[in-house]
Amino acid sequence: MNVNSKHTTKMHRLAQKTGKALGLTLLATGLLPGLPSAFGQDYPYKPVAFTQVQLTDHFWKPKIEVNATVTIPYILRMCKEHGRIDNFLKASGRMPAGDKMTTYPFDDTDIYKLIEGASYSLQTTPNTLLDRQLDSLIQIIGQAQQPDGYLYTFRTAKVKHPQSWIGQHRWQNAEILSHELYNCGHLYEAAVAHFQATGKRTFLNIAIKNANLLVKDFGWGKIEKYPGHPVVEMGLAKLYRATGDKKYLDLAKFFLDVRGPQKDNKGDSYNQSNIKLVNQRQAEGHAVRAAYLYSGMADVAALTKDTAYLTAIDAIWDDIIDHKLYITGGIGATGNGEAFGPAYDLPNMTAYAETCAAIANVYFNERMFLLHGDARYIDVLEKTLYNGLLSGVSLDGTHFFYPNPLASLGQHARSGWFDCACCITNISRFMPSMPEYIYAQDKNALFVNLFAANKANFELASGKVQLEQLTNYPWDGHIKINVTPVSTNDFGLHIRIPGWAKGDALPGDLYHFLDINPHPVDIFLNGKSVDYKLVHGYAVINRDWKKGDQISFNLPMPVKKSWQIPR
Ligand code: FUB
Ligand code: ZN
Repeated sequence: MNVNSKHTTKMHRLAQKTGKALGLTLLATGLLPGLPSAFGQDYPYKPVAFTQVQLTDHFWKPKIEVNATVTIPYILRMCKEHGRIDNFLKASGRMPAGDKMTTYPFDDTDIYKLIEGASYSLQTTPNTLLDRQLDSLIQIIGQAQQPDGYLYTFRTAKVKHPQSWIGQHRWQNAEILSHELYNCGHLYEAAVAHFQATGKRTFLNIAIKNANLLVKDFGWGKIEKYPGHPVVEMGLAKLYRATGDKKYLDLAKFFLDVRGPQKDNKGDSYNQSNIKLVNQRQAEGHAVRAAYLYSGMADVAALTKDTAYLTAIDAIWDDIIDHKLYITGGIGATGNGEAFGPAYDLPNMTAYAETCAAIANVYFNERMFLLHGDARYIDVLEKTLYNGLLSGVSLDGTHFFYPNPLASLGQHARSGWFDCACCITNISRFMPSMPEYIYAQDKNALFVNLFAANKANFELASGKVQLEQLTNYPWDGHIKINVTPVSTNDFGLHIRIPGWAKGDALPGDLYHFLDINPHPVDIFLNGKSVDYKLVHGYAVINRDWKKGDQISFNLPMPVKKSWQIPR
């Protein structure tokens, strides 16, 4: 890892001093677009923060508003009613512990994901009441933290009947059911988001204290255990990017390196621990665990330039796309272990296709794009976003799917709450970050990955640019992009031409259109047809851009039948 430590410390101090200003440039993926090399290397392609993108569309904007105004307050109320906040009060001794906690030892993460989503939401929709509600939640969380940083209400609260998954002592069941490290991962993601949104270090300090405990306890020659449910790897990568402290990246890498069969534990494909990660080539086991793990591998690969992890996730991605992906972008076919099934085993009515797994699939594919700059990853991301992910929440914002079946005899309906509420809080944290997936950039090129009416501002190496998308997408495929160079004219515009517009139902071998009638997508510049090269799925237009330039094109959307390779 090529980190200039002097620079890092300086950036860290800057981050402390100018928390708010710097924080606002951070992203849901945890990257620093304006400061890509401040802490060393990272993804070769950079996401564009959702705060740089103002949606003006009639599809995503209303949904994100419903999430902000209905879903987030609703989840806060449900978390109160269902004991999630009491868990923290019991752990801090501010409430009698009583008989038992709520059902699952990962219930703490519902509060963390609520804070994460609310923090993203605050960045685009200021809300003083919500800001104060987060302050008091964070205070309650802080009071439940042990002096050495440990934070896990199910152990700290002295209930008469402790939940059996937690084990007798700290970290004992970390590789199986306790979710102690899973909770830490969501804590870090939420804390970084809250810092980004508000510039307040209250939650970040709680996360740092907890992460320092993990650094003290885990590592080679210390506790050599991996997280039963990944997410802490992504959380640590975000914490590393936010603080510049390399020990968090080292710990993320340790959690990947240590995963696999051990002397007294041969591992389990259920949680991807039966084979060393660098040797894994197939997607197996619990789908959310898997896709969070692959996302963490991508983060560590990008941050350390570790090619072994890259080789593994490249092969795993192929396996998913060729054998284990629903046409909706959903993953994890079977409820048995909430897991990937065998190749081609993708039943419709009994599809598990958990909402969390769809979200994880978006995270994974975004990271694969950021590594490779290829539009095929965005083809999968887009498919998942509009189908397997969005199906997880109703239009009214208060009803949710956990499994997302593809067929029904009327026996399926969304619910207002689940005892295991992971999908509910996950989708509410995802929604406000959606605009982050629309664009990406590298040094002097802009990538238009998704289509939605919006205005966005970019800072390239050569200067500033604005884009405005005018479109009714996804209801039709007519798209206009107004290009306004602000302080640079010299950059490439890379417009994704979706695979489905070129005759490919999805990347890979699994789905094919019955009627393949691809017609090249014509692109017009100021009304005149323009020649373009198709590079990695993008129409690339390089020119000396002028104010008032307009690109227009139509992505044909006839209804098409597709078939799946039979078993
Ligand atoms: O184990 C935590 C979460 O609960 C998982 O990600 C979901 O699949 C559900 O089991
Ligand atoms: Zn879930």
